Amino acid sequence: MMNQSTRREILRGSLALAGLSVLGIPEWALPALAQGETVVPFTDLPENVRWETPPDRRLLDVRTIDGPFTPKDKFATTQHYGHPEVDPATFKLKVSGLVDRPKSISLDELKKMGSTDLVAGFECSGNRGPLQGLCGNGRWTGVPLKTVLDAAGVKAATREFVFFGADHGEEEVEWRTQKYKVDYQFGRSLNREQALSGRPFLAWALNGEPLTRHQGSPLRLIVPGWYGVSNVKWLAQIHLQEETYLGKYQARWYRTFRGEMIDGEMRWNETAISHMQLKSFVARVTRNGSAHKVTGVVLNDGTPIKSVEVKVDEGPWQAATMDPSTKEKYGWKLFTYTWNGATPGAHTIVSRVTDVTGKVQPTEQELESKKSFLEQNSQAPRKVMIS
Ligand SMILES: Nc1nc2c(c(=O)[nH]1)N[C@H]1C(S)=C(S)[C@@H](COP(=O)(O)O)O[C@H]1N2
Ligand SMILES: [Mo]
Repeated sequence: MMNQSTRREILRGSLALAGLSVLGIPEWALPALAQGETVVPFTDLPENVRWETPPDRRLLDVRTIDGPFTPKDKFATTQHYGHPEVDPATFKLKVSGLVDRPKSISLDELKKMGSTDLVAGFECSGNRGPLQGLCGNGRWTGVPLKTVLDAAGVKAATREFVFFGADHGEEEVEWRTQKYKVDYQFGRSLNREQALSGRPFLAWALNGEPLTRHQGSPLRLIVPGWYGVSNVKWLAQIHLQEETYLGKYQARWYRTFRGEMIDGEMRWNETAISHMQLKSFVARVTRNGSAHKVTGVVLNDGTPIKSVEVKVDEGPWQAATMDPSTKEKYGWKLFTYTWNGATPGAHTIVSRVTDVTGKVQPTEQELESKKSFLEQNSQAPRKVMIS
């Protein structure tokens, strides 16, 4: 465990980076552990959790969140074909297809096209309880996708923007009764409206440092407010075309199988993984003397949040406090709740978030007609034992 002053420094550093003043932010609201504060163990944590599966996969232990931004060595990571090695010095981003000026752009040239920051919460569509470890929050540095597309000149016929990573691997693709073994690339796409909205971002740095290899060095796409899979790492090529892109990771793997009531009839469908569903979860419970505190996380597509509430056992929903250091539109939001009168014994704690449109985070029961496990945004009860 870090000592308190190191933690404070890191916290202060990340706040300064965010352009926020440390003055004016009440110390109590920050998520770092205070002097004398200890973590109350969850009793529903699975045994033998594999936080890291080197070199490809890492989960964030959400109990250790100690600031608005997730440090690079804690940032969750997952991908399909391992980590390709791309040399930033010789790297060129290709822009091809329906453009006036096909491009091959080096990292230095990209940086000269503009350099801005974007705070974006991050969540893999497969993230779910009880661990909720495939999430994080980053301050990305890069250039808006639209700047690069404008430089290439998007032709009027373009409807689809395909993003290919440098990574690929052997896949057996089934087509009706046939099977084909091929070397498949990782690819995702955005439609014209999404691609030219000004929101998608090409990032070369996270929290002020060049992307690490697992984060997609040297360049990745970030689609703020969308699930992790849209954020194509090791971005190698942007290809503009008229027809819809139906590659494996666009049209097949990242789908949700769900039923929807339409005019009183259940209609079964498969929907694409796109924007993040409204979610909150309890990240940790702490104790300081006889006082208990619940700290949690909100992730969504950037729609402003109206409230977060916490419920202990069968008690009433009670308002939680939003952390003032997490106010960015697309960033995750942290919240705290002071749990008064915690009695010794087993307890269940759950949170729910409501956005300004009146959308409420659903219960597990309300999500019943969503069959496949992606987009699991239901309220997630956690169990603790107070001694
Ligand atoms: N090139 C490439 N990009 C990718 C993937 C991949 O397999 N290849 N996986 C996606 C998925 S499913 C997720 S959740 C995020 C993970 O990003 P991270 O490792 O930075 O957390 O990357 C996305 N981008
Ligand atoms: Mo993912």
